[in-house]
Amino acid sequence: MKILILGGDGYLGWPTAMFFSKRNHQVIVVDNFIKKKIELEFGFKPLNSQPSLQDRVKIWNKNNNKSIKIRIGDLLNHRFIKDILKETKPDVIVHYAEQPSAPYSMSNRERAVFTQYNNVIGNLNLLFAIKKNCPNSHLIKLGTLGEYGTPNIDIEEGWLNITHKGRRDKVLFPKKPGSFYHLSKVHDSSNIEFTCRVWGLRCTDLNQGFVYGTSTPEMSMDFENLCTSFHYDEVFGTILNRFFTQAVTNHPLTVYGKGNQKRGFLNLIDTINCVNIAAMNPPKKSEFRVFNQFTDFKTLNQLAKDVQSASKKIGLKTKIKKIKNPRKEMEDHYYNPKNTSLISLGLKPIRFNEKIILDNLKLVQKFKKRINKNYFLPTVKWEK
Ligand code: USQ
Repeated sequence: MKILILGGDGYLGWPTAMFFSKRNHQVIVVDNFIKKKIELEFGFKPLNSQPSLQDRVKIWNKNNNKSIKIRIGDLLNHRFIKDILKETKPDVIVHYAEQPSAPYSMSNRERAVFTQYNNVIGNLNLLFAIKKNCPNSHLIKLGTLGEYGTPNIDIEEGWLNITHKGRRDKVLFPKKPGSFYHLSKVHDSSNIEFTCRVWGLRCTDLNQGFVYGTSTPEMSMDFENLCTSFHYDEVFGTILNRFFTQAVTNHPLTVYGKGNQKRGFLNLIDTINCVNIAAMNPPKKSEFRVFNQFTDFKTLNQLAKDVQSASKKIGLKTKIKKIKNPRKEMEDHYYNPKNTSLISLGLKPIRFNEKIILDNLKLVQKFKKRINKNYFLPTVKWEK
């Protein structure tokens, strides 16, 4: 298949590009390096120093006899994305190209506005470009499990059958997200559902939990040159990736608030497996399909305890510290999200167990000298 990966320089995008290329699909990565700009804005560096996208692609293509192609540009520029779709007519478009950080979106007005403008308008431009140039392409859009928030009922996969005053209907699941970033994905989902219904597009919206993990089989072929950008700062670092770096530097694991918050999550390798499963099983024309993409869910306290107890096996004396929650989120709540769709299509989840934690800790340990402990305490507050 011809697969376009929007956001192909990112934590998820780059390993996804290698995965599909390795399996002989034609891969084109698109990026505007906005994440690199935000890194510079905050002065945050990822754990490992990574060759440029252009160099990584050269190395990958040369060593594997492949031909990933690169296009640099911005989805906010409608002509740019329209021209790419007109020229390439992809079978699948994987759309990761959004500002991905909740804390960034909550740090000030400009960044909240940027997040929603960038994500919502970029996605709209893409939808118009698909309609005009390749209406049969399958759009695989990265949404977030955080779109739902923490409702007091089971979280279904995107849709909800309701009975109201004796009448029945199927509606989009009610959303109560927790940041301007998460909200941007809700707006995207509504726009995509509308264009499936009205224009007949086909889309899979992946409502994904937070991702953890340092490596994938393609990366480990030449980790130094092919690694992805692993973040552990408060803006881009997700909780487990932060816990791994905290544990190896003997910094207490920073649990926000009571730690009873429950969250769904998955390994980086499973993210890519899920995208692959979606790509191999496209939805029908006009179908807006939602998969809840996570493999486990736990409380933050349990996650911290799991990392603490695994780290003891390699001689680390990890402590856990509850700190005042910088976010506004429920800390005691019901949580029961469903994730049967991907499993029924064949996903074999990587279990979050001691071995996987140790694999991650050991890899992070190799970069211990580069870890900056100043990145650990959160400064962005939801209520200022
Ligand atoms: N948290 C801590 N300690 C930390 C960092 C975070 O207790 O040091 C807590 C947060 O308060 C939150 C939970 O851990 O309750 C998850 O936070 P996170 O920073 O790992 O993830 P989040 O901000 O929710 O966003 C991440 C990705 C985002 C993706 C989302 C999926 O950055 O792109 O959409 O995970 S989900 O978590 O389902 O919303």
